[in-house]
Amino acid sequence: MTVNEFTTCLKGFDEDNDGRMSKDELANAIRVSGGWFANRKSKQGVQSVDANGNGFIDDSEIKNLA
Ligand SMILES: [Ca+2]
Ligand SMILES: [Ca+2]
Repeated sequence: MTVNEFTTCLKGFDEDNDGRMSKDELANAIRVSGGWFANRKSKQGVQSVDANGNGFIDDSEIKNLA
């Protein structure tokens, strides 16, 4: 799975449909998707991926997951 494919996949987990991925939504996506990077990033990794600390994972920050 490429980063772009993963980003598209994440959009499906935008549970409140606000167009942004919150930390909770990302954590949920990781839990459901399992394999792709669950073994690379812990919950603490999810926290650190929010580089600007606004509580949402922007597209540019998603790329940092790869
Ligand atoms: Ca959302
Ligand atoms: Ca952010």
